[in-house]
Amino acid sequence: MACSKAVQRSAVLLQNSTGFENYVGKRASSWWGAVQMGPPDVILGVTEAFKRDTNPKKINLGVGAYRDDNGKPFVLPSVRKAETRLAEKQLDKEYSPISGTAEFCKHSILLALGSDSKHVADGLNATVQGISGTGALRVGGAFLASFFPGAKEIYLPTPSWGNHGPIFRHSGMNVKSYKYYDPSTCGFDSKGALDDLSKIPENSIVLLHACAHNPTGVDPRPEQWSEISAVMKKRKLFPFFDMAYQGFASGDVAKDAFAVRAFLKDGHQIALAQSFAKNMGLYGERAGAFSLICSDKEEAARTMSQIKILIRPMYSNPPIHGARLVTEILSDEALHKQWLGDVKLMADRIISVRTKLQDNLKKLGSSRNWQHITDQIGMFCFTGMNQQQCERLTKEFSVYLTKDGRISMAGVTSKNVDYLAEAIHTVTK
Ligand code: PGU
Repeated sequence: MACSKAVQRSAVLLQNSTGFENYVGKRASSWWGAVQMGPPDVILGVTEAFKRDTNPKKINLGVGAYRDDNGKPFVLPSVRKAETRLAEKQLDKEYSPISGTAEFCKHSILLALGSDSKHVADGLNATVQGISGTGALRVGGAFLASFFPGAKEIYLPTPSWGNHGPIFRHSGMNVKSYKYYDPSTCGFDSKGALDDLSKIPENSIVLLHACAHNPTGVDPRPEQWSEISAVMKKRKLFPFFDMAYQGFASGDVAKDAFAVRAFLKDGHQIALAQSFAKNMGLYGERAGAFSLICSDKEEAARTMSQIKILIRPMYSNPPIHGARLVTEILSDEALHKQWLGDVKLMADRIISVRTKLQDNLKKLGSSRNWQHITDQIGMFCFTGMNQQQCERLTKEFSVYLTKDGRISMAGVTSKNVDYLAEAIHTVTK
């Protein structure tokens, strides 16, 4: 459909300019003559534009990737150590199982549910490695599109990560939304969310950001999670948690898993996508996990067999190196502990630059209320700047960000925070 429309559009264009014969000729000389240029990615396209900019003061606040205080990519010391150990082991490069290794899957789900998880002890989880968080969500989408017994409808918070909609539409699902963020308070719209959730048709799927909501940096408080859980239970809604930032919200991985664990306590069966991109800094290694929590061990085995059948024609089996790093870190007590310190260090640096940015804006005499910069948590700040202000930041100051006003706090450093505050103050005066 989309393709034939594109062909028609190109045909009309070429008919008007060079004649239809040319179109036919062009069409005959290449199979792809009618393919039109697509738009750059709303998030990753920002990095591409940033790289092209030659201004030495440029700042990339687009992608959610951690930077150290010199603005440089950061390889966690625990990851470096795991890498050395792996190199010493001289491991082979054989294929991974379709689902990733059992060890990786076990450590991943234990990180999410807690080392004392009864669900894991009882074998209720069907867990597979995903190609990072995106791949885990996509495998989940494929499974739900094939096997979810209700309508193939998934409700996303407004707003949500820009790739959620495309992932689930690509999985063949209908994507809808529920209220989440209140622009008037720059906070969680508890009433709006509960109202919307209580009206969603029974047997639908609801996507929840487990912590450090992207793009808003606004999470429900524990008692608000309990209310969401109760409404979803009552409405028979299926929770699909996306946990891409475990540890990044508070610096504490257990605290950040609160919602996931609370929903299980409340008796929900959940789907869960995990990513090690942020909390282990393994962005390009593509290590993540998808899990279903089932009602018994036998059901977990059945669902697992079907998930593997879905994975096999998509990418056969996942990459091994990142998963080995994760396993090395999570399975060794001392290294695990060191990693928890690395996570805290990243989370704390982000918290400290939030305060610096807010203080600087106040010092510059901004009449705006920037309280939300420190109220919001995780990697992002949803600044409230409009598209025009974002465009001015990029054009006049070489500050790169997505057009929705989201800034990745991970790109702010003690060295660029003054310049950034001045730039933000100038465009929001
Ligand atoms: N889920 C959420 C909520 C995310 O923010 C991201 C990454 C992912 C899943 C997927 O991460 P993986 O790298 O596949 O594990 N969002 C970042 C990174 C850039 C992107 O859009 O992929 C972001 O800047 O929003």
